[in-house]
Amino acid sequence: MAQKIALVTGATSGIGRATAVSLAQQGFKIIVAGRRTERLQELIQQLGQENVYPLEFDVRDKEAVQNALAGLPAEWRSVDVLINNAGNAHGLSPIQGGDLDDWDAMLDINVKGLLYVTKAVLPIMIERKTGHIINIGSIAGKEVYANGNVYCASKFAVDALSKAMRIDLVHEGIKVSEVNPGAVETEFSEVRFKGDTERAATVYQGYEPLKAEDIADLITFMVTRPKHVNLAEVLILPAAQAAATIINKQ
Ligand code: NDP
Ligand code: 8X3
Repeated sequence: MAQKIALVTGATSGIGRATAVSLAQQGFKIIVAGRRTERLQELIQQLGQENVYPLEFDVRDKEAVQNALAGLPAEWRSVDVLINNAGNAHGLSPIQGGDLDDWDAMLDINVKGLLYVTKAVLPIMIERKTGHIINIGSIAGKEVYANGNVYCASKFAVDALSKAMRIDLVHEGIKVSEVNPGAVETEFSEVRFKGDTERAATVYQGYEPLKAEDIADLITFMVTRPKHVNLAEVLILPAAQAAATIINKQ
Protein backbone atom coordinates (compact mmCIF):
# COMPACT_ATOMS: atom_id res chain seq x y z
CA MET A 1 0.00 0.00 0.00
CA ALA A 2 1.22 3.54 -0.81
CA GLN A 3 2.61 5.51 2.11
CA LYS A 4 0.17 8.11 3.42
CA ILE A 5 1.12 11.77 3.19
CA ALA A 6 0.65 14.20 6.09
CA LEU A 7 1.10 17.97 5.91
CA VAL A 8 2.07 19.49 9.27
CA THR A 9 2.09 23.28 9.65
CA GLY A 10 4.30 24.76 12.34
CA ALA A 11 6.62 21.77 12.01
CA THR A 12 9.72 23.75 12.98
CA SER A 13 9.01 23.67 16.71
CA GLY A 14 7.05 22.19 19.60
CA ILE A 15 3.90 20.20 18.88
CA GLY A 16 4.24 20.36 15.09
CA ARG A 17 7.82 19.17 15.10
CA ALA A 18 7.07 16.28 17.48
CA THR A 19 4.06 15.33 15.35
CA ALA A 20 6.12 15.26 12.16
CA VAL A 21 8.66 12.97 13.83
CA SER A 22 6.00 10.68 15.32
CA LEU A 23 4.07 10.35 12.04
CA ALA A 24 7.29 9.67 10.13
CA GLN A 25 8.07 6.90 12.62
CA GLN A 26 4.63 5.43 11.82
CA GLY A 27 5.53 5.30 8.11
CA PHE A 28 3.90 8.51 6.89
CA LYS A 29 5.61 10.76 4.37
CA ILE A 30 5.58 14.27 5.82
CA ILE A 31 5.30 17.69 4.24
CA VAL A 32 6.77 19.98 6.87
CA ALA A 33 5.78 23.65 6.80
CA GLY A 34 7.12 26.67 8.65
CA ARG A 35 9.08 29.86 8.13
CA ARG A 36 12.44 28.79 9.61
CA THR A 37 14.15 27.06 6.69
CA GLU A 38 17.13 25.79 8.69
CA ARG A 39 14.79 23.88 11.00
CA LEU A 40 12.98 22.36 8.03
CA GLN A 41 16.39 21.24 6.74
CA GLU A 42 17.17 19.68 10.14
CA LEU A 43 14.00 17.59 9.84
CA ILE A 44 15.12 16.36 6.43
CA GLN A 45 18.47 15.37 7.93
CA GLN A 46 16.76 13.61 10.83
CA LEU A 47 13.98 11.80 8.97
CA GLY A 48 15.51 11.27 5.53
CA GLN A 49 15.05 13.13 2.25
CA GLU A 50 12.73 10.47 0.82
CA ASN A 51 10.30 10.90 3.75
CA VAL A 52 10.19 14.67 4.14
CA TYR A 53 9.26 17.53 1.81
CA PRO A 54 9.81 21.09 3.10
CA LEU A 55 7.44 23.99 2.39
CA GLU A 56 8.52 27.39 3.57
CA PHE A 57 5.71 29.92 3.85
CA ASP A 58 4.08 32.35 6.23
CA VAL A 59 0.49 31.16 6.79
CA ARG A 60 -0.63 34.82 6.75
CA ASP A 61 0.37 35.12 3.08
CA LYS A 62 -2.52 33.57 1.18
CA GLU A 63 -0.76 33.67 -2.19
CA ALA A 64 2.35 32.03 -0.76
CA VAL A 65 0.17 29.31 0.79
CA GLN A 66 -1.67 28.66 -2.50
CA ASN A 67 1.54 28.67 -4.53
CA ALA A 68 3.32 26.33 -2.14
CA LEU A 69 0.54 23.75 -2.27
CA ALA A 70 0.05 24.15 -6.03
CA GLY A 71 3.79 23.62 -6.54
CA LEU A 72 3.96 20.25 -4.79
CA PRO A 73 5.55 17.58 -7.00
CA ALA A 74 3.05 14.95 -8.23
CA GLU A 75 4.36 12.32 -5.81
CA TRP A 76 3.72 14.63 -2.84
CA ARG A 77 0.34 16.00 -3.97
CA SER A 78 -2.07 13.47 -2.49
CA VAL A 79 -2.24 14.85 1.03
CA ASP A 80 -4.16 12.38 3.23
CA VAL A 81 -3.77 14.18 6.56
CA LEU A 82 -3.55 17.91 7.35
CA ILE A 83 -2.43 18.99 10.81
CA ASN A 84 -3.35 22.68 11.18
CA ASN A 85 -0.95 23.43 14.01
CA ALA A 86 0.88 26.70 13.18
CA GLY A 87 -0.04 29.31 15.75
CA ASN A 88 0.97 31.20 18.85
CA ALA A 89 -0.11 33.64 21.51
CA HIS A 90 1.37 37.13 21.30
CA GLY A 91 1.22 39.02 24.59
CA LEU A 92 -0.90 38.56 27.73
CA SER A 93 -2.58 41.86 28.57
CA PRO A 94 -5.98 43.16 29.59
CA ILE A 95 -8.04 44.18 26.58
CA GLN A 96 -7.51 47.88 27.33
CA GLY A 97 -3.73 47.37 27.23
CA GLY A 98 -3.60 45.10 24.19
CA ASP A 99 -1.23 45.71 21.32
CA LEU A 100 -2.85 46.01 17.90
CA ASP A 101 0.01 44.22 16.15
CA ASP A 102 -0.29 41.32 18.61
CA TRP A 103 -4.03 41.12 17.89
CA ASP A 104 -3.40 41.10 14.15
CA ALA A 105 -0.78 38.37 14.51
CA MET A 106 -3.04 36.06 16.54
CA LEU A 107 -6.10 36.48 14.34
CA ASP A 108 -4.12 36.37 11.09
CA ILE A 109 -2.04 33.31 12.01
CA ASN A 110 -4.29 31.23 14.25
CA VAL A 111 -7.55 31.81 12.37
CA LYS A 112 -6.98 33.13 8.85
CA GLY A 113 -3.77 31.12 8.36
CA LEU A 114 -5.59 27.93 9.29
CA LEU A 115 -8.30 28.82 6.76
CA TYR A 116 -5.82 29.61 3.96
CA VAL A 117 -3.98 26.29 4.38
CA THR A 118 -7.24 24.35 4.60
CA LYS A 119 -8.61 26.03 1.49
CA ALA A 120 -5.46 25.16 -0.46
CA VAL A 121 -5.52 21.49 0.62
CA LEU A 122 -9.25 20.80 0.29
CA PRO A 123 -9.43 20.40 -3.51
CA ILE A 124 -6.88 17.58 -3.25
CA MET A 125 -8.93 15.80 -0.56
CA ILE A 126 -12.29 16.44 -2.22
CA GLU A 127 -11.04 15.07 -5.54
CA ARG A 128 -10.02 11.84 -3.78
CA LYS A 129 -13.07 11.79 -1.43
CA THR A 130 -10.81 11.08 1.50
CA GLY A 131 -8.79 13.00 4.04
CA HIS A 132 -8.39 13.83 7.71
CA ILE A 133 -7.92 17.36 9.03
CA ILE A 134 -6.84 17.91 12.62
CA ASN A 135 -7.02 21.46 13.93
CA ILE A 136 -4.98 22.35 16.99
CA GLY A 137 -7.25 24.41 19.21
CA SER A 138 -6.62 24.89 22.91
CA ILE A 139 -8.20 24.87 26.33
CA ALA A 140 -8.18 28.62 25.57
CA GLY A 141 -10.83 27.87 22.93
CA LYS A 142 -13.06 26.29 25.56
CA GLU A 143 -12.80 28.84 28.37
CA VAL A 144 -11.68 32.45 28.62
CA TYR A 145 -9.12 33.52 31.21
CA ALA A 146 -7.91 36.90 32.46
CA ASN A 147 -5.73 38.70 29.89
CA GLY A 148 -6.20 35.87 27.37
CA ASN A 149 -8.87 37.84 25.44
CA VAL A 150 -7.73 37.83 21.78
CA TYR A 151 -5.75 34.58 21.97
CA CYS A 152 -8.84 32.94 23.50
CA ALA A 153 -11.00 34.48 20.76
CA SER A 154 -8.68 33.05 18.11
CA LYS A 155 -8.95 29.58 19.63
CA PHE A 156 -12.74 29.87 20.11
CA ALA A 157 -12.76 30.58 16.37
CA VAL A 158 -10.71 27.41 15.74
CA ASP A 159 -13.29 25.50 17.80
CA ALA A 160 -16.19 26.94 15.76
CA LEU A 161 -14.40 26.34 12.47
CA SER A 162 -13.57 22.75 13.40
CA LYS A 163 -17.24 22.02 14.10
CA ALA A 164 -18.32 23.85 10.95
CA MET A 165 -15.75 22.08 8.78
CA ARG A 166 -16.88 18.72 10.15
CA ILE A 167 -20.45 19.49 9.10
CA ASP A 168 -19.55 20.80 5.64
CA LEU A 169 -16.99 18.15 4.79
CA VAL A 170 -18.76 15.03 6.04
CA HIS A 171 -20.40 14.67 2.61
CA GLU A 172 -16.98 14.74 0.95
CA GLY A 173 -15.67 11.79 2.97
CA ILE A 174 -13.31 14.03 4.95
CA LYS A 175 -12.87 13.64 8.72
CA VAL A 176 -12.32 16.77 10.80
CA SER A 177 -11.02 16.59 14.36
CA GLU A 178 -9.86 19.04 16.98
CA VAL A 179 -7.16 18.64 19.63
CA ASN A 180 -7.38 21.06 22.54
CA PRO A 181 -4.27 20.98 24.72
CA GLY A 182 -3.74 22.58 28.12
CA ALA A 183 -0.22 23.59 29.14
CA VAL A 184 2.47 22.10 26.89
CA GLU A 185 6.10 23.15 27.39
CA THR A 186 7.29 24.36 23.97
CA GLU A 187 8.47 27.70 22.60
CA PHE A 188 4.86 28.89 23.00
CA SER A 189 5.46 31.03 26.13
CA GLU A 190 8.76 32.39 24.79
CA VAL A 191 6.82 33.70 21.80
CA ARG A 192 3.96 34.97 23.99
CA PHE A 193 6.44 36.87 26.20
CA LYS A 194 8.54 38.07 23.24
CA GLY A 195 11.74 36.21 24.06
CA ASP A 196 11.61 36.65 27.86
CA THR A 197 12.77 33.11 28.63
CA GLU A 198 12.71 33.61 32.42
CA ARG A 199 9.07 34.64 32.40
CA ALA A 200 8.28 31.85 29.96
CA ALA A 201 9.88 29.26 32.25
CA THR A 202 7.67 30.30 35.20
CA VAL A 203 4.59 29.10 33.28
CA TYR A 204 5.82 25.52 33.60
CA GLN A 205 7.30 25.61 37.11
CA GLY A 206 5.94 23.67 40.11
CA TYR A 207 4.16 20.92 38.17
CA GLU A 208 4.75 18.59 35.26
CA PRO A 209 3.41 20.16 32.05
CA LEU A 210 2.63 18.17 28.92
CA LYS A 211 5.45 17.62 26.45
CA ALA A 212 5.07 18.19 22.72
CA GLU A 213 5.50 14.42 22.33
CA ASP A 214 2.34 13.80 24.41
CA ILE A 215 0.29 15.74 21.87
CA ALA A 216 2.11 14.04 19.00
CA ASP A 217 1.21 10.62 20.47
CA LEU A 218 -2.45 11.62 20.60
CA ILE A 219 -2.46 12.95 17.04
CA THR A 220 -0.73 9.82 15.79
CA PHE A 221 -3.35 7.68 17.54
CA MET A 222 -6.16 9.75 16.02
CA VAL A 223 -4.91 9.52 12.44
CA THR A 224 -4.24 5.79 12.65
CA ARG A 225 -7.79 4.79 13.70
CA PRO A 226 -9.82 2.75 11.20
CA LYS A 227 -11.44 4.74 8.38
CA HIS A 228 -14.91 4.64 10.00
CA VAL A 229 -13.70 6.14 13.31
CA ASN A 230 -13.28 9.87 14.00
CA LEU A 231 -12.10 11.07 17.40
CA ALA A 232 -13.80 14.39 16.79
CA GLU A 233 -12.61 16.44 19.75
CA VAL A 234 -10.11 15.81 22.52
CA LEU A 235 -9.19 18.01 25.51
CA ILE A 236 -5.76 16.92 26.75
CA LEU A 237 -4.39 18.34 30.02
CA PRO A 238 -1.45 17.75 32.32
CA ALA A 239 -2.62 15.69 35.32
CA ALA A 240 -1.94 18.78 37.48
CA GLN A 241 -4.26 21.02 35.45
CA ALA A 242 -8.04 21.22 35.93
CA ALA A 243 -8.86 24.39 33.99
CA ALA A 244 -6.93 27.05 32.06
CA THR A 245 -5.69 28.79 35.20
CA ILE A 246 -6.27 26.10 37.84
CA ILE A 247 -3.01 24.23 38.16
CA ASN A 248 -1.87 22.30 41.21
CA LYS A 249 1.57 23.92 41.61
CA GLN A 250 3.79 22.64 44.43
P1 NDP B 1 5.77 26.77 19.21
O1 NDP B 1 6.01 28.21 19.37
O2 NDP B 1 6.79 25.82 19.74
O3 NDP B 1 5.50 26.42 17.67
C1 NDP B 1 4.71 27.26 16.87
C2 NDP B 1 4.86 26.86 15.41
O4 NDP B 1 4.00 27.68 14.61
C3 NDP B 1 6.27 27.03 14.89
O5 NDP B 1 6.66 25.89 14.15
C4 NDP B 1 6.18 28.23 13.98
O6 NDP B 1 7.05 28.09 12.87
C5 NDP B 1 4.73 28.17 13.50
N1 NDP B 1 4.26 29.48 13.10
C6 NDP B 1 4.06 30.57 13.90
N2 NDP B 1 3.71 31.64 13.16
C7 NDP B 1 3.70 31.21 11.87
C8 NDP B 1 3.43 31.87 10.64
N3 NDP B 1 3.10 33.17 10.57
N4 NDP B 1 3.53 31.15 9.48
C9 NDP B 1 3.88 29.85 9.53
N5 NDP B 1 4.13 29.18 10.66
C10 NDP B 1 4.05 29.86 11.82
O7 NDP B 1 4.35 26.49 19.91
P2 NDP B 1 3.48 25.15 20.12
O8 NDP B 1 4.10 23.98 19.47
O9 NDP B 1 3.13 25.08 21.55
O10 NDP B 1 2.16 25.60 19.35
C11 NDP B 1 1.57 24.84 18.31
C12 NDP B 1 0.06 25.05 18.37
O11 NDP B 1 -0.44 24.53 19.60
C13 NDP B 1 -0.39 26.49 18.29
O12 NDP B 1 -1.55 26.57 17.47
C14 NDP B 1 -0.76 26.81 19.74
O13 NDP B 1 -1.71 27.83 19.83
C15 NDP B 1 -1.31 25.48 20.19
N6 NDP B 1 -1.35 25.25 21.63
C16 NDP B 1 -0.21 25.30 22.39
C17 NDP B 1 -0.28 25.05 23.75
C18 NDP B 1 0.90 25.15 24.64
O14 NDP B 1 0.72 25.22 25.87
N7 NDP B 1 2.12 25.13 24.13
C19 NDP B 1 -1.55 24.69 24.39
C20 NDP B 1 -2.67 24.70 23.50
C21 NDP B 1 -2.57 24.92 22.17
P3 NDP B 1 7.98 29.25 12.26
O15 NDP B 1 8.25 30.23 13.36
O16 NDP B 1 9.20 28.52 11.77
O17 NDP B 1 7.18 29.81 11.15
C1 8X3 C 1 -2.14 27.54 25.17
C2 8X3 C 1 -2.62 27.21 26.53
O1 8X3 C 1 -3.62 28.19 28.66
O2 8X3 C 1 -1.70 29.34 27.70
O3 8X3 C 1 -3.19 27.52 24.24
O4 8X3 C 1 -3.86 29.50 26.68
S1 8X3 C 1 -2.98 28.64 27.41
